[in-house]
Amino acid sequence: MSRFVQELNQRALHIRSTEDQQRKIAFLNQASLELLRWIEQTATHWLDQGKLIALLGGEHSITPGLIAALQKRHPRFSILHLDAHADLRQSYEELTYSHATAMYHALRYEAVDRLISVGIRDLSNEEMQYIQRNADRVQLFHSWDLHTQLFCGTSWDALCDTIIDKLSDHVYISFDIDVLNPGDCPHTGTPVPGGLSSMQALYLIHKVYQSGRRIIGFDLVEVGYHPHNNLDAIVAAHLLYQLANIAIASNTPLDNHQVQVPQP
Ligand SMILES: [Mn+2]
Repeated sequence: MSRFVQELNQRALHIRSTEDQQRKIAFLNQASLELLRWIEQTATHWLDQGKLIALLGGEHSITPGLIAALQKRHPRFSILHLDAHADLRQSYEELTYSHATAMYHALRYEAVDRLISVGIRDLSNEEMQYIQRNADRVQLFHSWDLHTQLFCGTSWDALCDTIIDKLSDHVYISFDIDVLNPGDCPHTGTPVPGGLSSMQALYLIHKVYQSGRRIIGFDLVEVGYHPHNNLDAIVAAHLLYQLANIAIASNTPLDNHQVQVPQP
């Protein structure tokens, strides 16, 4: 990864700060496309070796690169998308590939039969219209609706069953850490109040595994950094440990007792 990023950084240095905005945007769009292709090629290499792949970020815009590699070997799978944002914009601030467009690009692959987005609480009119036009393929579980049902007595366990029922047998998990309450990810790029707790998110993912579905890959993205506060990193490390264990277990025959999913 580092050599590829170094090369992109070198090319970026050639664009002077005085140069016009359009040229910078053109560079970023081209560089983002090259990064997605690099992720697809690298992921394909490791998938060919039988590996299970997780993408870590940083930018959520990396997700379609792994989806591009996975769709070549899995003809039909669903994306379980945990996020504060719908990420269904066609472009964002003139950028074709952005954290706000990740799921729009992921849905361009026919193998993705459904996008099930959970915890969303920030979406544009354009995204609402897109969801309405694609209601057979995209379903959104808004954080307000989930919490309203919780406050009125529906259990989180029952809500998880409703969510998981929408997923195919093969599932890709896209975990944007900003789905959580900002207190758990204070330095993520675009925090939004009113999210899920870490335990609610982990419980949902445990139930995906318990349902017998196979997790074919995942990402954990938008993890922020602060030099004097490592809370974001601690939360992300715990999530990564759980996600990795659950993904491995879901790909392991049930009679293999060597893999055990730890309790959060
Ligand atoms: Mn987000």
